[in-house]
Amino acid sequence: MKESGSPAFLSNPDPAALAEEILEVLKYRVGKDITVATPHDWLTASIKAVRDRIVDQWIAATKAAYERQQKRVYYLSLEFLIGRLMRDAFSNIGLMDAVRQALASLNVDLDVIATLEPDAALGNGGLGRLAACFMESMATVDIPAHGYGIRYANGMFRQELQDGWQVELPETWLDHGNPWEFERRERAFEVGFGGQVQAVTGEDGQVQRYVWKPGERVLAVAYDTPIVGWRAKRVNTLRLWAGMPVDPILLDKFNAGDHIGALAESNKADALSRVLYPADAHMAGQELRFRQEYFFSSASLQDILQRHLSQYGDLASLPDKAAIHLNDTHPAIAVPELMRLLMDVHGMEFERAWDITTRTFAYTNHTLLPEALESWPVTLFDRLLPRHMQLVYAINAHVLAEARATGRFDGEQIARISLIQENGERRVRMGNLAFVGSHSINGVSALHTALMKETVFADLHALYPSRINNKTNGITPRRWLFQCNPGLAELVRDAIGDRFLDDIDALQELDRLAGDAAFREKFAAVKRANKVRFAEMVARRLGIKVDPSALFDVQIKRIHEYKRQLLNILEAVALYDQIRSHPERNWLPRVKFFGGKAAPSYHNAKLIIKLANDVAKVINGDPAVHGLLKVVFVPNYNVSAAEVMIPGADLSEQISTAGMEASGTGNMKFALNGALTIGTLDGANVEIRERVGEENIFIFGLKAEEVAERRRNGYQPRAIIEGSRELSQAISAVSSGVFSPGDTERYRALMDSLYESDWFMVAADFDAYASMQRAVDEVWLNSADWNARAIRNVARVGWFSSDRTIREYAKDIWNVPA
Ligand code: 26Q
Repeated sequence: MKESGSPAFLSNPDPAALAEEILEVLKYRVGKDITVATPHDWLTASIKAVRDRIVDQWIAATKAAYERQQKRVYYLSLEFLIGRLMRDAFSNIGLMDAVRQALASLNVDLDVIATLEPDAALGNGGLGRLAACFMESMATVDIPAHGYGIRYANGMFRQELQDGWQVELPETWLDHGNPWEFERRERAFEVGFGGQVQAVTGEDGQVQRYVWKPGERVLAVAYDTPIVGWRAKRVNTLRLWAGMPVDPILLDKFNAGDHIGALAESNKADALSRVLYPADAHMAGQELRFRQEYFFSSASLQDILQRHLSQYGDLASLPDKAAIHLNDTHPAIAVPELMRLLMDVHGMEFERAWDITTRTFAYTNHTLLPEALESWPVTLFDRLLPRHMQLVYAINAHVLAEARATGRFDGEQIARISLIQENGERRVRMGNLAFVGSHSINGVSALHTALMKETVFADLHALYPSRINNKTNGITPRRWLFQCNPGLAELVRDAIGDRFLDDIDALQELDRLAGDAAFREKFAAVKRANKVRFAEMVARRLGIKVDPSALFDVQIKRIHEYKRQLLNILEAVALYDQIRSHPERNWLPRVKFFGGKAAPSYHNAKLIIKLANDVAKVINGDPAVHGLLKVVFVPNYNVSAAEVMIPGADLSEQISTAGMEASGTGNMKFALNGALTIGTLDGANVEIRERVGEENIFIFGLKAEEVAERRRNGYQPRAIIEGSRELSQAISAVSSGVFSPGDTERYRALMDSLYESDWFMVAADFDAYASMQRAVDEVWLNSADWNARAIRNVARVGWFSSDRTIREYAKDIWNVPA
């Protein structure tokens, strides 16, 4: 989007001055001359030149928060899926045009170097991307906030396809250094593991307090990245921790000739920040993951307490001056860690420490899937964190006493409230721990929050009925409209003026333009240009030609059975069959795009990727289809790919089994970019329908209660499949190897499971989905109608801005002004 006409930003936008600054950085900080500078050097120099200007705002904001004694928000998350930062920062500080011109005067193309910036994929998917949107929104609505996480050397893996199978490769995003970050060697904290707990007794022989003597220690070193809010109103800090050995080369071992032993320590510390666990809907029970969780929680809490004490001198005021937010249970170990610091280091009594703890923490739940709920074996917990294990028992005793005192809970309910799962191997339930340690527990959509109250947290909700609340997710319109879709942003600006740039609700003014044929034409032209850009990316990366006048139908998200990519693929197979049997019908050209990564250990998800590719190969290569249907799997889906695919989509696939997708946020991004949604009444789709109106969204399938009801009363997929000619033909084609001629057994078991259990109810929803797709076709044939609906989507989804979400957190949870 062009910046001309927008109110002046804080930084001097003179391109000549910027060009000077960039050259200065290139020479003195990159150490290169203009004649030998590589495109990477230009990228580094441009970022550092702008970063220098950001620093002034950053220091000012930090100082002001201190002087005004403002309450600070600490967002603890094991994931921050930020993607590229350059466009975000340049555009938010209002220097995009100026840098572009400055670079042009130096014969450098900003758009070319922009693609060299690595995509920081320190997250799996929705939860990590939400944390990134929240960081940007907190800076935008002027909340003093710090994000805390891990500086993974290897973030999310790079996905390649080999013969249609996913292959995972390490992504080394730090290869060329990271010009955004500031290493803070001086900001390092020791984190312990293992060892023993000693009781310190007073003269009376009574235990006065406990001291934990860890058997291993590592250092957490801080790396800070500035996060620039819209119009650079405020700059906040994302602080990521890296593991370092306390004693880098155990000198005594080294000198004694044990070089390997000396390095072992270093490797152990490095391992903590080596790699992001790539499972997003499944609890990876590895010890290293548990260590990562404690490592970053402990370092963050030590940092927070140190900052608080140096300013206020006393921890009693912690809940008034600090709100610590737990992004899912991944940092839940912070609850007993704060208790340990308050009791063992600062000498507080349990009751007082517990009061401070519960008034400081809040927790967001992102999933109800039982296999994703975190729990850790008591044996592992006790071995790595013996003092925390004691504190978990103490907290549990306190909570269970409170529950029993109400007289309202029977033995089974008490067992479900307990922090310890007692059947089978004893385990610590991290969800229960996060819940009891927090004054607020929120879900991420209205439906998800309601289900939380009825399912996983039913008993805890009965015990603490005022704690669960809803905060429907949001997305930042800066990245997900202004930056990724400059054409649409410009069009909107021409049509309704600048106000929406600062108040996204103003998008509603577009509504009346849905009926304006001239505006619809312009809107269609913008969409067309975005589809051309998308098609070019596909041609460049895959060598596949797609026609931009076809309907672009897009399903991009992690691959999971509950998200039902399989439903979409089976519909493609059925449609393929129909096109072949009835070539005379008026089929409209459609391209079904897929993108997403499967957890490396998730067999069925990987098989679904292979199936999409196998189906693509057959359909795309069949001349009888006449190009009316194409299937394209775009490899290595990430934030940068989303920024191209979403603006170029016509149809957004949000088809999870109702009750299983907590919210979804891709759904919001597509609607904001003028795609129509085909979806189930799941997660935030429910609220999207309420806002865009049911005539502007294609809703189909079972509702959450119906899914639950069928599961209770014995669901019979076989009968359903046998009753649907289209579905049974599609399943038998896949099952018998039509798409896997060299290996006809490849999909047998996957297809058999649809007959036998079909947990995700693909069969139950198939016919409703397929006929809704034909309803989509009908609307698509009338482009005026289609565009009017798309415009109404754009106009009506401003509410899903993460600024709105963050303001709700600020008011209802954190008690900070925003
Ligand atoms: C847990 C334990 C051990 C290893 C890994 C994990 C783990 C890691 C990531 C468990 C879950 C996740 C990620 C979950 C996630 O992304 N959930 C999504 O959150 C979005 C933001 O609220 C929602 O919109 C999506 O509906 C939800 O699926």
